[in-house]
Amino acid sequence: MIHLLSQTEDTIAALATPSGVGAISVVRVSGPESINALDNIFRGKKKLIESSSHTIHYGKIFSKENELIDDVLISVFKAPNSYTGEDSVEISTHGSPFVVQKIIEIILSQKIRLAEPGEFTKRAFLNGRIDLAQAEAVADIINSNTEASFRGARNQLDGLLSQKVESLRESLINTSSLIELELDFSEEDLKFLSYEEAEKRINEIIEELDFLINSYSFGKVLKDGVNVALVGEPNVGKSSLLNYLLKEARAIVSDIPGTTRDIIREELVIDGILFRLYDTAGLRLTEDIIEKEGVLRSKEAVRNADLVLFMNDVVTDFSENLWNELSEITSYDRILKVVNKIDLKKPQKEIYDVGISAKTGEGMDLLFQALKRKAFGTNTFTEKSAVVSNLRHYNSLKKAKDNLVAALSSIDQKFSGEFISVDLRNAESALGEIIGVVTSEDILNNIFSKFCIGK
Ligand SMILES: Nc1nc2c(ncn2[C@@H]2O[C@H](COP(=O)(O)OP(=O)(O)OP(=O)(O)O)[C@@H](O)[C@H]2O)c(=O)[nH]1
Ligand SMILES: [Mg+2]
Repeated sequence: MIHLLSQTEDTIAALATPSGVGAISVVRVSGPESINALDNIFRGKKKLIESSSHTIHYGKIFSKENELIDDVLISVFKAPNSYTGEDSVEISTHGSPFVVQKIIEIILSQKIRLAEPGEFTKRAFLNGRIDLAQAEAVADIINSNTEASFRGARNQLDGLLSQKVESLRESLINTSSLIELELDFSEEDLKFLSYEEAEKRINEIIEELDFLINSYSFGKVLKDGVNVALVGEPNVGKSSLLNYLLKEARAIVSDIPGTTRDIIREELVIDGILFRLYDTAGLRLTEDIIEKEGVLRSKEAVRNADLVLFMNDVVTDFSENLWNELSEITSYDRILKVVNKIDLKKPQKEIYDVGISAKTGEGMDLLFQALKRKAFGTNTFTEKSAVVSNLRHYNSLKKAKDNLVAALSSIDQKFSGEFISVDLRNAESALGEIIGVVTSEDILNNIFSKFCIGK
């Protein structure tokens, strides 16, 4: 379904700042009635309707019973130069939930309804202010909590991904147009685009799609952080490492094997990247019923982890048993082999990625580097690369690629242009889904329902 470019007629309102007490709260109103509705309840130096866009006005809001509610500042934005693309106002009130409640009630008593989650941003998209990938980036920015997640979202809002997707779409449209042109003129035996040339172009596009598809693991790490399970034999120092990294005695440390039974989850930011550490009970065989449950949970943590920090110590050295057990529940390339307690002696074996001491802190920088290397793989994405961090985008890119692979096979079999062009058109619309050229109401609802009300 192709969405309508013109927006619904109704006017919406919602609190845009967090609910609760604050210095200031902001109530947002957007839609054709917004300015009029405010003029009915607001007394300032002049009518808002007569003021120009992007101006701020001091005045007072009164109830229908003519009761003074609050001194406010109102910002006026006129279509199409507003966030939503519609006439909008933002009312800055005193930050009392009671005041806000009253003001929203007065507003809603006019021809205005409460906004749905994400509806302001949805309107911004429907009115062409931003594309769909950018709208999703707005939510990502709001949710960003590290330098990395913020940067990734910022790039997406700036249109880095959208521009890339758009240029790939254009190449596809050009290629399929040439193939379709050939169909129209086929009787005259015109060759607009040879099979070889079509193949070459499609391969170039696939190469660029692959780059984006491969960026997903990186983008996901930037956005969501890395889940790291700390796993190892009892007493190797897993909890000690957690405590060292957090700079506090978070987990109980003792020389009694089996100290940690439940999973302890803590977050740590290294170089702007979020690492979520899960200190586990290890995977050992045990008769103790509580420990058994702990082991089950540890296995679950390993399965869910992006990385497994497999810890050994210099005393007991590399645990072949645990290594074998780990390999059954996760893949080797996710495992970082670490040896602890190097303050005591040198590790015997040379199979470790890093040696550390949770006691002295030795080797921690190397550990950080190794964690980052494992998390990012060998990818060489830079600040300015278009990076995919959203599963929806990833799936659309894969769909586009599948269609292009199908097109290549049609070319290979010297099928006529019609077949090839259908695949190219499908690939193009898969790319269009990312930026929202073509979207269904379901996709939109799914995306915007995850926003908060007022955004
Ligand atoms: N010398 C030395 N001792 C350490 C080091 N790290 C931990 N230890 C000691 O090793 C013992 C076990 O440490 P924990 O952190 O409780 O080990 P764990 O792997 O969490 O053990 P469980 O929870 O029982 O599986 C404690 O006595 C720690 O003080 C280290 O780097 N050097
Ligand atoms: Mg422990």
